[in-house]
Amino acid sequence: MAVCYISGIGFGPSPTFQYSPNRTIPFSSNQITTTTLPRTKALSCFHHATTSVQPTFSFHCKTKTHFPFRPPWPASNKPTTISSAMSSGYVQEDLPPALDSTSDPPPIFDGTTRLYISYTCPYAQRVWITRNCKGLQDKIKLVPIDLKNRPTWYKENVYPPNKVPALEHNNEVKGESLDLIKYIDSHFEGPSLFPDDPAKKQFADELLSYIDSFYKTVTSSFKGEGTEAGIAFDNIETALTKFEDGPFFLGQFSLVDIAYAPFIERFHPFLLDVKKYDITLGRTKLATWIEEMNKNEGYTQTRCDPKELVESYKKRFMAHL
Ligand SMILES: N[C@@H](CCC(=O)N[C@@H](CS)C(=O)NCC(=O)O)C(=O)O
Repeated sequence: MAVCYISGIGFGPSPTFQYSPNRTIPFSSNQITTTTLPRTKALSCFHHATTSVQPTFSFHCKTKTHFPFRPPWPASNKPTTISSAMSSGYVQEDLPPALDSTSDPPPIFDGTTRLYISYTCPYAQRVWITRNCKGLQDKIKLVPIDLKNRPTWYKENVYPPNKVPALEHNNEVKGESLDLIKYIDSHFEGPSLFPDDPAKKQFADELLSYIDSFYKTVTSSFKGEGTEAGIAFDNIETALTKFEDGPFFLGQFSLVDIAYAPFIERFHPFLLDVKKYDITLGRTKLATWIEEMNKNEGYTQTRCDPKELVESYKKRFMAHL
């Protein structure tokens, strides 16, 4: 088993900000040493780590509650010290229960930054992944809401559109997942998840604009054979060939991957189950992207049980059949 020692990273919004040497790297599953590297080098370490190195260990145990999908520590591997937790790269977060109509509101506008989500919402998931990948678990508190039995205070006192995600920060509440992932990336510490390179920036904007049309093309194909979604996945495959410095949309991992991940997480098992259509067949870049995303713990901690996702999509999209 290979272990990749990645160095402390000079990431961050200001040149003076640095990851503390002993802090975990949010989207890797590798060990950390204390050398400082320039950002570009560190990013290539990430890439190397996510493409060429085996994680130090992996989990195969079942959760009692499969929803959200978050495997517990296997007893034998449970770390006893912070550094052993970091050396596995797996930072287990205890997820709070969803608040419902019987729950009291949190002390809104008390200075705490809160991310209101639903464990099942793909839009909220984008923001949750961003928060995790930037290592902001201690800075942004998750407040899950039960959307089926919503507390009235949510609409009245927190976010009048009554949707998730919403971010309470600096005495304001903002919504819209694509705005929020950019907001978190630029207003909080942690590795930058949006490129500086103009060509990558432009492509990022194109891909973020395409996502609604991607979603509509795929979901409208559910009524037919499913294979009509092929063109949308071909577009994804083509997009993934554009930059060769990594397996992600912009080469390196970015907000674009985060924006697409929750939807591909749903489309992949649903089309396979219901239409017997494997979106990765003949699409090697997409297959690799899925594999690489599934190594990213900032993302995997937010994933839902695929069986539950399929069932929920069946109810939502196949109810007419
Ligand atoms: N465009 C919004 C969509 C958010 C959204 O539709 N969230 C759903 C849950 S997945 C929601 O809160 N629905 C509640 C409702 O519409 O009443 C975004 O990107 O954040």
